[in-house]
Amino acid sequence: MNSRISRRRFVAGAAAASLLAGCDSYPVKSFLRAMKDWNANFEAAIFSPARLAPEPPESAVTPEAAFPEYFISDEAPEVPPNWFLTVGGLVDRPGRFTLAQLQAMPPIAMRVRHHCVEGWSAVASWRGLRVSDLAKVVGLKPGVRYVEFRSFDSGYWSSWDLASAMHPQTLLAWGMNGHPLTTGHGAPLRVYSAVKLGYKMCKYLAEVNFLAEKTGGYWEDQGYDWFAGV
Ligand SMILES: Nc1nc2c(c(=O)[nH]1)N[C@H]1C(S)=C(S)[C@@H](COP(=O)(O)O)O[C@H]1N2
Ligand SMILES: [Mo]
Repeated sequence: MNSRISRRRFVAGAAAASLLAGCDSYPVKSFLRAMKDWNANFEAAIFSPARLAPEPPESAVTPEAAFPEYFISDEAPEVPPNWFLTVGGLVDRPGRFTLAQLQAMPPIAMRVRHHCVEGWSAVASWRGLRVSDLAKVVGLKPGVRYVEFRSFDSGYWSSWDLASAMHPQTLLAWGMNGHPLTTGHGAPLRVYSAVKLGYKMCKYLAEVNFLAEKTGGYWEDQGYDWFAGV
C-alpha cells in the first residue's frame, strides 16, 4: 500500500483555504490578522511548559506502512553528503554538529500521536535529543524568544515560541520505532514534539537558529496557525 499522500492534494487544500481567506478589503484583513495574533498570544498564555502530554500505549503504534509520509519536494530528499546541523542565532557557541555528535547527547525516547491538519493522525516511537539539551550546549543569549528550524527540503522551515521548543517532549529525532529515520520520515534528523501539529515538525533538518523575532514558516505564511499547539 502506498501511504504517501499526494503533495498536490495538500497544495490544493491550502489553495482552497487561502481562497476562502482571500478577503481583499483592508479592514477585514487587519481584523483577521489581529484575531490571529490574539489567538496566538492566548494559546501561548495557556500553554504550560512543564505539563507532559500523555504517551499513547505501545499497542497504539501505527504499522509503519500505514504511517503517511509528507514532504513538499517531489521526491523524498536524499541526505546531502557530509550532512551536518548548523546551530546559530543569539547563542554563545554557534557551531556545526555531525549526526554522531548529536547522537552522543542524552537520548530520549517518546511515543507521540502525530496530528496532521489534512485529517490523519498516527503514532510512532521517536528517539533523539531534546532541543533544550542542544540549547544548553550552545548557550542561549538573553533576548532569545523564538527557535527557527530550517530544512534542506525545498527550503521548508518553521519558527516556534521558545517555551514549546524547550518543552521536554520536543526532540531533534534521529530514530523511529527502533531504527534510523528513513528518507520518507525526514532523515537524517527532524523535529518531533508532543505539543505541536505536524507541519511545525520540520523534517530534513539543516539549521536550528535561536532568535529574537519570529520568522513565520512555510505553511504558516500561507495562512496556517503559527502557534499550532496540540
Ligand atoms: N522539511 C519538511 N518538513 C515537514 C514537511 C515537509 O514537507 N518538509 N511536512 C510537514 C507536515 S505537513 C507533516 S504532517 C509532517 C509529516 O511527517 P511524516 O512524513 O513523518 O509523517 O512533516 C512536517 N514536516
Ligand atoms: Mo501535515
